[in-house]
Amino acid sequence: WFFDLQWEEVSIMDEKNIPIRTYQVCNVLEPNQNNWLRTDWIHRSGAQRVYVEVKFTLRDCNSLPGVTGTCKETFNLYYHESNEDRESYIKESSFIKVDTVAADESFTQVDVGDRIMKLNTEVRDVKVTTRKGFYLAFQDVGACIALVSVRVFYKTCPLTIRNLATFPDTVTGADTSSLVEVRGSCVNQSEEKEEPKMYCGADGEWLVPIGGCLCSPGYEDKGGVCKACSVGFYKAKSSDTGCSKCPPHSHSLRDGATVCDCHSGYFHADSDPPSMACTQPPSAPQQLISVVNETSVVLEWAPPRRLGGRSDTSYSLECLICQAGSHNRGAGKALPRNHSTPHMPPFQSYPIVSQLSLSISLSFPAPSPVSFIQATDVTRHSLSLSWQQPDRPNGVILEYEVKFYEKDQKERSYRIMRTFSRSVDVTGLNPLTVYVFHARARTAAGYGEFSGPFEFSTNSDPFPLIGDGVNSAFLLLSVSGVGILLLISAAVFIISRRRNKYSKTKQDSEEEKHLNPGVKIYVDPFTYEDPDQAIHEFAKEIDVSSIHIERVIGMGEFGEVCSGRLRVQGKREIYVAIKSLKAGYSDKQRRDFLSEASIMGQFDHPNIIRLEGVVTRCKPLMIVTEYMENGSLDAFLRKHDGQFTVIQLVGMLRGIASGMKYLSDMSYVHRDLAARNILVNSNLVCKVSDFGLSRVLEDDPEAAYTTRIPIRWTAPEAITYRKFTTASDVWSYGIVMWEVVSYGERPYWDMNNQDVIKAIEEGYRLPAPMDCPVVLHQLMLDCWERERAERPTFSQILNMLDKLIRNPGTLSSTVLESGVGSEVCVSVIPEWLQSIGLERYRDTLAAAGYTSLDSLLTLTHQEMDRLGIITPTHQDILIASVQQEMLSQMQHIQHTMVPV
Ligand code: ACK
Repeated sequence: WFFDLQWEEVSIMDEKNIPIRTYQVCNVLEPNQNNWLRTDWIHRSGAQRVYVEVKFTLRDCNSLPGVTGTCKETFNLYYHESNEDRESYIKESSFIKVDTVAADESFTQVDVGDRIMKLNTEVRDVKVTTRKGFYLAFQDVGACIALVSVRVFYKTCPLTIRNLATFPDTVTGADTSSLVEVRGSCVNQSEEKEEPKMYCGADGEWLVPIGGCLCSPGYEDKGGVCKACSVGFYKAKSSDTGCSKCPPHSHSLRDGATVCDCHSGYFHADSDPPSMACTQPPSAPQQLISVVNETSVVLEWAPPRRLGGRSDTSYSLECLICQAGSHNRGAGKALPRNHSTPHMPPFQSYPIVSQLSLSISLSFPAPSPVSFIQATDVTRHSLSLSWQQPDRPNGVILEYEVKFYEKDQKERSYRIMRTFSRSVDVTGLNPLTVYVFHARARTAAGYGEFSGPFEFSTNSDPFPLIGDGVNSAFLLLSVSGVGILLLISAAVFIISRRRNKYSKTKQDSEEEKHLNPGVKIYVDPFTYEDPDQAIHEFAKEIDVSSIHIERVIGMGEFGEVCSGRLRVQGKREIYVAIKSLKAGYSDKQRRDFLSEASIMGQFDHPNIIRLEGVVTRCKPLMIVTEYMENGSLDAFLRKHDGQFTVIQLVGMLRGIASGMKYLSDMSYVHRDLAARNILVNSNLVCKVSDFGLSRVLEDDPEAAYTTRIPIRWTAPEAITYRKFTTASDVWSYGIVMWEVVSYGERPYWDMNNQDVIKAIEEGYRLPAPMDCPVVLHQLMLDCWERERAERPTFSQILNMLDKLIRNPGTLSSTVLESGVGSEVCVSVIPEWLQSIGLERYRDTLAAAGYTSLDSLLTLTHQEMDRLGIITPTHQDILIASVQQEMLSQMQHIQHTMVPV
């Protein structure tokens, strides 16, 4: 401090009684005062505007006695900028005035001795930009002042972090309105999103933050600091989000992970976002179907069973053998399954991509061997053979080849026949000669293996006899048996009048029904001269555009069977099955194909497959029926072996019986009733289908013998003299019952057809399947009565099944449980009586000592008369049922075929 002689340095006590130094001047009595007090040089330290806070006391002129005019109550503040810190003399004129400072209104009273002093605080700011530092000066012009303190300072905006950018301690600008633009720098482990900027205001406040930074991958913002993601978490991008938990099937083992590693066995595709779960490769596509013609191959498949957690499955197709010797990639076409194949142009190349190395190799295996051949039409010089399609055709079968030779000749000389169908007439054979036949199928992949040998003998008889692979020995046996049979049947006829426990509804009463007014009768479409007339009478023509084919579900006799959707205007869209007639058909094939629709179209019953309509006006011809989700009954049962309750099985049988009753009421004879021709929908409703065989098996005695009798399902009279009636359908129904209860077992297992015919002829019948309720097996045996008039009608079968369903207790006794032979429990008798509807005689029989089935075998009519069982039908039922029961139990125990 430099001061002239007027200012003096004085010690006084502050308000806390601490001594302080002050500069004072008080020349109030003399005029024209000009007294200076100057500070030392002050370094401005980069400041551009400095603040000067002055604390002082100033005497009120009125409080000074005797002062007039000369007394002042202000002083002046000056400054002088200078680079020099030791200027000894500075001219008055070099100082620039900052302000005239007056005492403030608000002051603190300070009691200094006996004087009341008021401490004022005044702040002024000065722009100091031109030199390194400055001096301040106070000019007194005649006041009474004491300068208590002078504080000089400048303002900064303090170091701060905003939007993950650090802004340094910043000195404010030179002017009160100036803003200092400051660029921030990104904090550690962060990256600039947009240049971070802020403005430092004159008051030392940060203003208008712009831009900022984002934590780098692997780091997240924790209160303005980027912290590494912890174990099990990751962050893939610089973003303002936090770390995320590793997606399923992945992990991170270290802090700061930018991606998670897949668990072993799991993978990420390159294009997968890091947030996606690790996935597994899909399993192979399923149910590959190939349709090959000369110039193209159409492949269809169902998606893999296991997609590995992905939804972007793509398929890669590798063509291993396209043309001999060359690999030709992409010249095939691959369609997803829901394409309708017939409308696709051939040889269009589809991009086939794979990110997952999922591939299908298109090598074409040859068809599996034909599993069996049957001969159905035997004469002296010819044999009609037929066979089933191989189990695994592995493509479309283009042709069958039949090789045959005389058994004696071995394979030294053989003949080959080729056919497009699954049957062939072999002519020009020698009479009474055993021939050996092998068949094989050909697809685009070539020939499959030949079947094993099947031997059939030609006839010695000039008149044809029906048989299935019937050999000469058997034919001779049959002929010699006829005489005996005639005798037996005469006897059986007399007995059967008494034995038939079903009411005497005739099976062959079609003629009667024709005369019965009010009963709708089925019309054979083959009675129409013009087959198209029949089809349009019984079937609705569907516009092909309303059919949307979705996938192939099987091969029918005339071509593919597809599933799809049908939308008829004004009606709800429904799922349908579509049978089509493959191209290149003959007139006869067209007629046969459409005849099924003409027949089906006449029926309307919940257990008969419903015809939706036909497409005949454009090709391919189609028959559209309701869709049955569970497909055919035999395959369905095999798939669900043992999974249904007896009541559910009986429910299925009831449905079939109900459909068959309807057909028989309409005088329609099905002729091919078998579990494979029953379709099952999603509600387990069974419906009779396949009305295709009736034509082939027409009742024309002059017609050539058919080649296609389903021997195992057909009644003996239908096999031997083609007597197809509702009663022969009942026989087949009994076989269907057996198929159902045995969950799709093949009737007569692997016995060959000749043996089946022989066994049935000799009185053998299929035993009860495992866990089969006694009553059901009894019903089967009734359906297999040799005499067709003895078989129950469908109406009776239906009643019986309804009764069983109403009284499920009657189904609880299975053949095994009910015991065998003479040691049958007493308690079984009442139950058994109930199952045959004669429980009313329980006590009578028990009282007379009939406590086992064995003992009931001795019952005679006279004995029953004596016991009061007088109704003839009841007597008949008792005698017949005891015999049947005993036999079926023996059959079951031996688990083999036993004579009835
Ligand atoms: O046993 P599936 O699945 O049931 O295989 C055969 C195949 O077509 C050849 O006949 C199935 N099929 C036939 N008609 C229908 C239909 N209306 N609904 C569902 N599948 C059907 C049959």
